[in-house]
Amino acid sequence: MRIVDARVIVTCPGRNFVTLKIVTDEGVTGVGDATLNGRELAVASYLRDHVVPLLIGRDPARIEDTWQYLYQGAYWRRGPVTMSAIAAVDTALWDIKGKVAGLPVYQLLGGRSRDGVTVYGHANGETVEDVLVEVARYVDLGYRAIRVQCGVPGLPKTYGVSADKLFYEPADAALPSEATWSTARYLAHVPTVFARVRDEFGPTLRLLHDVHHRLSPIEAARLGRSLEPYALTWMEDPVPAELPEGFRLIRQHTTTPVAVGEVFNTIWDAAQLIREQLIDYIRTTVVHAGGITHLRRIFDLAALHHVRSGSHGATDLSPVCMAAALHVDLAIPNFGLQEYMRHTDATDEVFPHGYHYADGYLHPAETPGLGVDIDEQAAARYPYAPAYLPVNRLEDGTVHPW
Ligand code: EZ4
Ligand code: CO
Repeated sequence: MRIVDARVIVTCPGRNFVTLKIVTDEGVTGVGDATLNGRELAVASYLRDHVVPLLIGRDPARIEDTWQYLYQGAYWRRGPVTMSAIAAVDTALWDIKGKVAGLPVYQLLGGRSRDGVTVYGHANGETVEDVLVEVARYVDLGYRAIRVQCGVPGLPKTYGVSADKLFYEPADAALPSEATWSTARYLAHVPTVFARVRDEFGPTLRLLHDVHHRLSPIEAARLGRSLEPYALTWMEDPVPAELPEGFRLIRQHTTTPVAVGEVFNTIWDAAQLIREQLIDYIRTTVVHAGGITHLRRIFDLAALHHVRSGSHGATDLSPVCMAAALHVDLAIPNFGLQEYMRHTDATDEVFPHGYHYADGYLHPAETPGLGVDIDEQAAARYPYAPAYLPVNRLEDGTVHPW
């Protein structure tokens, strides 16, 4: 079997997605997600201009060899653009291998390690009262784990808090919007929110919180300590992810578990944090960390060091990425949680998929391959529209320095 075509499809059914579709001479096709929020066209060009010409004529069965060829062959290793492009190729080749074998991809990864993939949803609101309503809604839907984000009194807009529920889009403007940040206001408010949520929903519901890399290490240590009475499952991205030393300092001060990694793109970004047991959950996912092949390598390293997976799953991870992530989640021994933000109806129409939610779990499709596709005619109705994540400023106007 040979690869005869590889199409890069850019579409915007409510938000931008980049998808690679690989076509073989025997008619078998595979899809991979290549979406990099706010930098979509850079990955589309990397694929179209520098990767697709290298794929034509290759044997699609050689997944590991193709990964090494693209990673080592470029000379310029790592980085989100490169690794998202490699991820798309890798994911599409796993899809093809599953279809050729007649098996869902999780079977090729060793088979099922659990009955379903436990997911968490996003409960967010401007006020604590709004948040309680949203948490109740997720509880009613059967969710076992819920991420809680609340507006901060005195700040006009808080990242991760939106009027839209079940899904919302943080990349909200054709030129970046601006948000204001105050560590003092934030640290004073967050523990009061979790006190109310625990009070209302009891001690066993799994609760999470995302700091979005906004704190210094000692501030994050203080937040972790102030949240200890509410027994969070994790405190996410407490400090900027690129400085492992910051996590060491957090660890010295608090037993609140720590999750990080949605911005990581290789095992090298995570290795020290995992080896030194400075984190509890590693949040890398298929599209930004080199595909199923490389993500599995990261999670295997994590398993050696008692670190669980907690893959990123916001709206910018397309249904193609979500489908692929679920196969990995189902198969690995050290699965923790999977983030799940639902997509818009338009997105679901462009990406027909067989995974489904039931009673707090996601279940991948049982069809051969990944169980997801792209409807190229539907995709063509939604042309690319520039959209960026917001920029964060301190109250005195400084761009938040980390
Ligand atoms: O900021 O997906 O955990 N989820 C998050 C998301 C990310 C966006 C970035 O593209 O932090 O809201
Ligand atoms: Co996050």
